[in-house]
Amino acid sequence: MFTCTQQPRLLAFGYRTLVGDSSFFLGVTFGLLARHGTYESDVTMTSGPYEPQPEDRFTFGLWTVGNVGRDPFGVEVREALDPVDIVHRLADIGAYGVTLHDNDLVPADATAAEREVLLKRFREALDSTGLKVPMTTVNLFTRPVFKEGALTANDPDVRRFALAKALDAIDLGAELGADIFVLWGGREGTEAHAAKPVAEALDRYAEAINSMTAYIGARGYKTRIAIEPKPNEPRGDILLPTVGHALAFIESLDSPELVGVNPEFAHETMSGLSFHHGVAQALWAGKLFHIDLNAQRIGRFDQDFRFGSEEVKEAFYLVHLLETSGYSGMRHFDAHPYRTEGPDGVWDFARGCIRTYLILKEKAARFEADADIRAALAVARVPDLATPTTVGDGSAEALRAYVKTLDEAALGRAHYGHEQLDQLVTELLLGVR
Ligand code: GCO
Ligand code: MN
Ligand code: MN
Repeated sequence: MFTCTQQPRLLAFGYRTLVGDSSFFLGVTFGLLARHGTYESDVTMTSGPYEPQPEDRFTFGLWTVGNVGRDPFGVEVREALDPVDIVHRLADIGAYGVTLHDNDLVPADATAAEREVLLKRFREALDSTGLKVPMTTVNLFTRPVFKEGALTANDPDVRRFALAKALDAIDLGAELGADIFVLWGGREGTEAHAAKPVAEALDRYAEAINSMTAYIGARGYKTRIAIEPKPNEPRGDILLPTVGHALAFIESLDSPELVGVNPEFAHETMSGLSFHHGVAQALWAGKLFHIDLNAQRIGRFDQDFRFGSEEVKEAFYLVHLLETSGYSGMRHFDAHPYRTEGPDGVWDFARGCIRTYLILKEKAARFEADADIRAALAVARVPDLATPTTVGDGSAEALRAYVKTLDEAALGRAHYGHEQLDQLVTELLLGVR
């Protein structure tokens, strides 16, 4: 337990830890922030340090807090929640918005009249709470018709069925004001690899997305499509398995400017990759349209845990990246409460996702402000990465002439202080800086 003999910053942490009420220490914390004086606009906290504000852009899928706890080995353990109740509960915990699959709100067999009633109720809940629907998506994975694939099924009629369903879902999103349409191809893949030549399947995938962007253009929608990569589950292997595969694929499309990615923490981690590296490259390519936040350990099944509950350091680098890169999109949680939880645990889960993000956001601000970390970054030569490699007029001759003046052995003797830098980050995250 922290004591009052610690330095001031630590004291604020200690009290918050003890009483669990961040707003109580608002004054203390702001005093400390002011003293450290380095909180810039993208990392400023406008209220209690861990109280979400609308500008934080936290969103949850209806299917996340509404998850009933089914898994491959067990049946439901929680009652299904009414989407209208979910909207009110999300508003209570400070979320900015709610997202949905077409059939999370409107059952596939609903009549047009039933659809209108459901939408009207849902819209009333949105209007009374101020919650937005920034993203919608389409379920192309639950029903038996999609067991061999949807947009890349071998049977052209299944593909046509899937594409028409996607176009209907794009309409639904536009009706609800969503400007992002996520496309997660959970069933686009194989177990018996002989059955799915990848190149032809990718041709069909591109054809489907080209049809969607043409439709979006014809309807005059503002919608942009975000492809969500995943390596496996539910298929043995899924097409477009990583952020990198998706980024390359997008460049082959008819309207690449309308298509980006929706990377998910769990999915890149399942592939053994660094999530924040994938996200950084998506940002670099101007393609981070949306993001799915949750937690996952490498080598496990698709865990979908509460954000930050595993791989905390990776989660920290991700939050630091989002908060310092100018990313203005949603912070969307695509995670599930543990199956052990009842109705209250679901909201402990949702508040935990938000709270951990905000704690890591504060850590990111401390990282930027910390003089020792800044010094260690200089030892690591981080600022020099911004210096162009080419010299003089940029020619090969100028480069060769310059290199002749260098002392390779001296360059080889340099050291970079990474042990100290990483220890500082570790101590920051462990709460002793
Ligand atoms: C998963 C996926 C889904 C998608 C969702 C949006 O692993 O099940 O992450 O949750 O994100 O279907 O299309
Ligand atoms: Mn997932
Ligand atoms: Mn997801």
